[in-house]
Amino acid sequence: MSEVVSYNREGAIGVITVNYPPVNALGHAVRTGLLEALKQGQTDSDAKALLLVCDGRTFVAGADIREFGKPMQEPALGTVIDTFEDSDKPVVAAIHGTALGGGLELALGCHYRIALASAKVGLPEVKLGLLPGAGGTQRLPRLTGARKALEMITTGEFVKAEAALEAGIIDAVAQGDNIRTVGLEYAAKLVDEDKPVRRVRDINDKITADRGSEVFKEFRKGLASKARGLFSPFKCVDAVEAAFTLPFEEGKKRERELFMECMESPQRDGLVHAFFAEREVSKVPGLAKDTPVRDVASVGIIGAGTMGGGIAMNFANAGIPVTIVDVKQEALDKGLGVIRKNYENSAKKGRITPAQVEERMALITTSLSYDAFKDVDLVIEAVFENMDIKKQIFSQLDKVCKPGAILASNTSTLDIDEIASATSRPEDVVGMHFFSPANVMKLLENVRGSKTSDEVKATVMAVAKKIGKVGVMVGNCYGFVGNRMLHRRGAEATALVNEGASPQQVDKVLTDLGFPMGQFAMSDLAGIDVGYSIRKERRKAGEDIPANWMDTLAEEGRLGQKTMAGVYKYEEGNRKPVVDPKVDELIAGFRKEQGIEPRDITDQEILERCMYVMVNEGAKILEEGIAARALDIDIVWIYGYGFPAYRGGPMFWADQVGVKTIYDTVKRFHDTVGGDQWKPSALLAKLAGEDKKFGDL
Ligand code: T1G
Repeated sequence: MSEVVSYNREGAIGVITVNYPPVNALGHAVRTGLLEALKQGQTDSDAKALLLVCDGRTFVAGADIREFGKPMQEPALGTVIDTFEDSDKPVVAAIHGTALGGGLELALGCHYRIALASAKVGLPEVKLGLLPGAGGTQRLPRLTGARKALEMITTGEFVKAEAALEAGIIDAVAQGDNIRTVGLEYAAKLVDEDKPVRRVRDINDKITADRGSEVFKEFRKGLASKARGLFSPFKCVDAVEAAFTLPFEEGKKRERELFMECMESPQRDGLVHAFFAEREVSKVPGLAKDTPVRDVASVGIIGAGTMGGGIAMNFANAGIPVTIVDVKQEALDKGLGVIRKNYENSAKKGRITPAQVEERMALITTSLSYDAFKDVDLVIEAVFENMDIKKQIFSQLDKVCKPGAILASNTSTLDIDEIASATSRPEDVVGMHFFSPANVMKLLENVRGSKTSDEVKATVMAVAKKIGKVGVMVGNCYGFVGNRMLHRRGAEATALVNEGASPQQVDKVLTDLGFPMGQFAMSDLAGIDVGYSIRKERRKAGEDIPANWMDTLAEEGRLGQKTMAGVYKYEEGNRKPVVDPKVDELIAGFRKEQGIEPRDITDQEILERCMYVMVNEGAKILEEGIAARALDIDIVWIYGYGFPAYRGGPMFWADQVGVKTIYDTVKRFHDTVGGDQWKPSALLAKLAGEDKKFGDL
């Protein structure tokens, strides 16, 4: 018997137990062990029914994603599942935790399914660029009908036990919390009632009912916008549709073909990379796994503005009391009003209940005095980007906050060490850079100062997890990781418009690559005055920042969405950017003033100049140790800026484009466009020279 799957009998029930931490994934050993255990159950004449149950935290959570891309080893999962379904003894799947992907497909190959009330089921393969490839697209619709199956398979969303019972996916929701006990009781009852084997493949009433339904056309239409640029969701519809047009065995063959098309797609590569990278970033190289973590049971926020309010919501959502301090009562009242409106909007959409709105609002208090911070475990400063003001605030915090309190700044670009120098406890000072809107965007850049202690680093990474953020530990430099690369892209995009491209042409290249919005639509959202004032500050400090057409827009009062006009114009109550001919005139006037003769610029040049400058900067960030690994940069961009996860992030995408191609182009632009941003990174040169990838680091 394999050590990951065991067989034993309890009374008249043969019990097959999977024990393969952390999530009982269906690796080769598990698949082999399942067949062996099933055979034992078949030949055990005293076993009248069989029970499939898992040890550990969850029922089978899917195929073993780590095996993807490697040669498949027999027995294939589909074979294992068909063998369970062929059993002439009833097999019961007892589900706790999450039965996902191949795990749910295995349960659908069983004859009955029971779940704990806390359990969830799902077919999330689409989130990995795949589709259920072990019969799920053929069996699920036989239980739920076309619509529910399409919903689950094209979104990958998890379904709670009660809803799964209602949908016909499972047969019972068990009270109690011991899955083995409830499973045994359920199986014993089947035997007492002499319940027959009931194979899902033979249940066809819902197939007959939905055959020829319009729902497939409806889903394809809906996906055209929702799943723009994605490959596998459309294949999911094709696979489910096969259950309604082909006999079961043919349908499974069709599913297999479609599954292999998805498996071979570069999007599967990107999404699987993103899946593991999102988990890897919480393991910070050089930070011991058992580093002590301080308890963060209460939080203070300075600044009741958009960022401060959004940050406060994250903690209230996690049940952590938070106090917001600002200098004026009306700022506090306004800030609280925005928070309440956000919660009430979520309640209107059914995301939270009205009671939860009140619970969360009750966790947020305000004050005009820093004395409110004297007992908090963590303070996050979220005022505007001015170093003098931040240093004043931190020296006050240093006096008021208790020893061991962590003092964090939400600064998006400024020097954490300089901020820390305003305190007597630099080891307790750290950056916690949230992304706007802070209560929505999942990324949290945790910025370590040169003196930040390991305990504080470990604590802010744990806080990220606690408030449902993806925390990435980054080093301290101008713009850290995300904004440092964004500024390079922004400068190139702006220069391209100076030289002859239109803003909408540049934005379209970026949205065609898969970004949710282009560079200039994003500028309109953030506010053109933000960049304008940074450029003014840096010119005042004597830096040579060339004039650019966006200064003209700012000086014309076109600040973006907030003034209903920026790079684009906006209709009342509509955030959709509309091309404004006036802007083309302003740009033409600017070029004339500057003596620039506009030239036609190809989409390819725009793509290369906007994206390769980011890759080159990312390579410099790695060289300087500002990011520990290329995957950290990928996660920053996927969760902070909407980089399409199916492309794996900028550095993974660079590997797919080819490091040598990018390096040669960077060198060419260094000669033709010039500027520090095109100085080739030494690491990029090295990888190109050795024919290596960022993924090899
Ligand atoms: N394969 C391999 N490792 C996995 C895994 C999987 N399917 N799922 C999780 N892990 C690892 C994960 O990398 C981490 O490792 C640890 O388990 C804990 O995960 C034929 C082909 C189950 C909801 O897509 O959604 O079946 O970092 O940190 O927050 O049709 O993991 O500890 O070393 O996420 O409690 C379909 C993916 C596969 C489910 C648990 N299944 N997993 O969340 O823990 S494709 C999925 C999850 C498939 C078939 C097709 C979550 C979770 P480490 P975690 P968690």
